[in-house]
Amino acid sequence: MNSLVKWVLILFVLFSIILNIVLIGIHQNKAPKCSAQRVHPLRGKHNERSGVFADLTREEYLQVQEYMLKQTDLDISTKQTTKPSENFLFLIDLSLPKKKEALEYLDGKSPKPVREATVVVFYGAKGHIKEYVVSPLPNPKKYRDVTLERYKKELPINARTVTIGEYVLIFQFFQEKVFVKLDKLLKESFNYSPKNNLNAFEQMPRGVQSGDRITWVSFFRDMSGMYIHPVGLEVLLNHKSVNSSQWTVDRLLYNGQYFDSVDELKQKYDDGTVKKIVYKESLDYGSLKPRKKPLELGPQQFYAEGKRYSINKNHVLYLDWSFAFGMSSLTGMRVFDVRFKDQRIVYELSVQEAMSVYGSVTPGMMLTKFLDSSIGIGRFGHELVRGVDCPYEATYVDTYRYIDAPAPIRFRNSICVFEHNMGQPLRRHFSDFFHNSYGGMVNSALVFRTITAIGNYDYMWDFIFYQSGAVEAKVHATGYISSSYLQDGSLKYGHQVAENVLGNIHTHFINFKVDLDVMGEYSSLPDYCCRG
Ligand SMILES: *[C@@H]1O[C@H](CO)[C@@H](O)[C@H](O)[C@H]1NC(C)=O
Ligand SMILES: [Cu+2]
Repeated sequence: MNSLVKWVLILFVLFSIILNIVLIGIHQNKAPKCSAQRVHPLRGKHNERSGVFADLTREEYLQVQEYMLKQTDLDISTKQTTKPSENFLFLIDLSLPKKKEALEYLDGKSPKPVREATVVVFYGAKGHIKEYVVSPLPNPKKYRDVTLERYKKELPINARTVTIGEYVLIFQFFQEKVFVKLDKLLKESFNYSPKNNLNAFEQMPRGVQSGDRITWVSFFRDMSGMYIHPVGLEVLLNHKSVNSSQWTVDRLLYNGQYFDSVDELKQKYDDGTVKKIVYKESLDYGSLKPRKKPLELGPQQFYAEGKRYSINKNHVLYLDWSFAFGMSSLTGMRVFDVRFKDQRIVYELSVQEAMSVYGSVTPGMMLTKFLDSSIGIGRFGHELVRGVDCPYEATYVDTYRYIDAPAPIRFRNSICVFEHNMGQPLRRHFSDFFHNSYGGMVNSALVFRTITAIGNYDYMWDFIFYQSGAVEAKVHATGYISSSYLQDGSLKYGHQVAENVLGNIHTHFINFKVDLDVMGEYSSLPDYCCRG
């Protein structure tokens, strides 16, 4: 071959290698790099006025508690183990400002509304429940009974939720009035011993008419995932009286057979006229421990140009969005004054209720309707696990609550906020007919999340703020199903999930409150839809 051609070829190959190295080098510099600092400035400013929606601080809870204790004529106790027959300060929570006053303040037309707390006292000694408003905060000076104003009637003490103080007595009652008497049955059927206890799970409602306080309690093995280890014993506890000495067992169900008293069950069991359950060890199928150790790290997302959102106290800024947030011990998480491009589109978006309705052939789940807000939803918003419950790089926020406790409690990292790629473009179009063109938009959205573990269920609550101006309220249920011990006729009410275990048929209902204020305060849904 001609040596000139050879040299030209060698030079060409060299040149193309160098050109490739240079081009790759240039383009590598353009690839995003992690930046801890925000590269682009925030589009809006934090709003101090969002404080009207802020949860009470630790100091405010303490001030309200102290103020109520100073009212010695009310004779209130804050002890955790306060008995149902005594007066117990059950709840302190923010009293939301009236919308009109809050709006005027937010829009700079009037001074800040007086900050107030709602206080709920269970007056076991007087037989009723009272709700007070304590104000002003900080440094409360007065309280007002708002029970009639808010509920239009007196609230009987039987309407209260079960407190830890009452649970202590309930477990003691089962121990002394049921377990001790049935020791032979419990040992033979469930391998029960003081070290190998049975756990109680209650069903609701506690009766079928107002004033009832009779609760079917099902028993489960004391192991991880107890909710799917029912043993086949259910007891109807009558705890209507605030005096626990007057509580009774009204009925029992053992292995599908009903008994009117503990003594009757004991008698018939000893006589051998009862179809017995013979203890058999159950597999640890409900365990939370991973079956295999996870060794690999999944994909992670990172903030290439720093976080595009910012949180100051209870106010969030994110691209064109801004909103205030809070967490009610009873109803759960909520956001207020949600603005897009500085226009208020939602006054309030909040979790209100999570109901689950069950079916079963056994009394435990036959009538069951859990209305979670009656126990409290937000109170169960516990710490979120970094990298599992929320992305590793999310921002985590503490909350403080005062409910069924002797003092306010800090729930570390119980809210998380993060921006995330949602895994699909927000919109896209590819045109190949008259024109060849493509247009798409990355779907990166801000997620505001809490997770509440209420008994067996863990509800994962998300409010998601999209760049299109849409807000989504989303809930996902996980945790454990509720189950019953399998007996004749059970399979009409669910599916068998383990050897003697029925996963009961049920439905979930979730309620959110959405107060839309698109283009003004008086927008209604149809109005909104047709205005486009
Ligand atoms: C509670 O009930 C028991 C049994 O009826 C009674 O002896 C006792 O005096 C009651 N206690 C109170 C504080 O009323
Ligand atoms: Cu479910």
